[in-house]
Amino acid sequence: MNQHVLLRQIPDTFDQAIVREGTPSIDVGRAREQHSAYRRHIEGAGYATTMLAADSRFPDSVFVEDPVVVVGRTALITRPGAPSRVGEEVLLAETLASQLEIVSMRPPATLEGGDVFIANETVYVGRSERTNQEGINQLSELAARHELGVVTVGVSGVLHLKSSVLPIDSETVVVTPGTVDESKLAAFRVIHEDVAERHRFSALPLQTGVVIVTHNSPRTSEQVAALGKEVIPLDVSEIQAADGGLTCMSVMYPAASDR
Ligand code: CIR
Repeated sequence: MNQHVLLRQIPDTFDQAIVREGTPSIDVGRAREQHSAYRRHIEGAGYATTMLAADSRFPDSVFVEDPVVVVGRTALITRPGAPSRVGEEVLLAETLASQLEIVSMRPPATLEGGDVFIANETVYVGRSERTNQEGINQLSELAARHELGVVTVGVSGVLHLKSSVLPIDSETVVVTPGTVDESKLAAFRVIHEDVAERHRFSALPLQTGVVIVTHNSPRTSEQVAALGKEVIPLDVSEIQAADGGLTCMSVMYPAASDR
């Protein structure tokens, strides 16, 4: 039980978050209630949390996963691909500096943490609208320093790699069919998101073995539960309305005392 989690309060401007066409409008009050429930589940699983103050200059800043990627004891401060999100990373870097080594990405790289997950000594990185090849190259330099392999996965029709590939544990991912080349995920057991729940499933596995899942994807969640996992559905409708899921509101990192 040694992981810490960085979170950030939802700003008053969250209803101006970047959304895709046709998504519903965002209720900021409801989003805050949903975010509080999310925090309670994380703390209930034994994580120490740090809640950063909201900053209304950055409507999307609750999505702390995107400006930072933690590899071992290093935080790679990324260069977000969305111009309105540039600047979110400053407070995250200042906060993490007391805990982790900080490495900053250099132009012309862009990369968002929603495009990255690490499993089985391998960094999986999505090439998306937000993450370019130079971003992948700089992440790969860091991965090499940590003796990790890198697998690049092309992403189409969704925002980030983790919009459509959700790690459940070191052996299992849930995938939205047709969004990635699944041959890149050959190391995993692949569960397909139920066709009636397309683009709704998201999951955050916790250190207790419990998996928080989106409330509006019960059939897909049932497939995860069938693996013997305890799943806890959480209503994050306002987060989903802003194109977010369950991983994107957390940065998980090891405590400084765990060196
Ligand atoms: C954006 O478009 O940047 C935000 N509205 C959503 C970011 C979600 N991030 C993530 O899933 N890692």
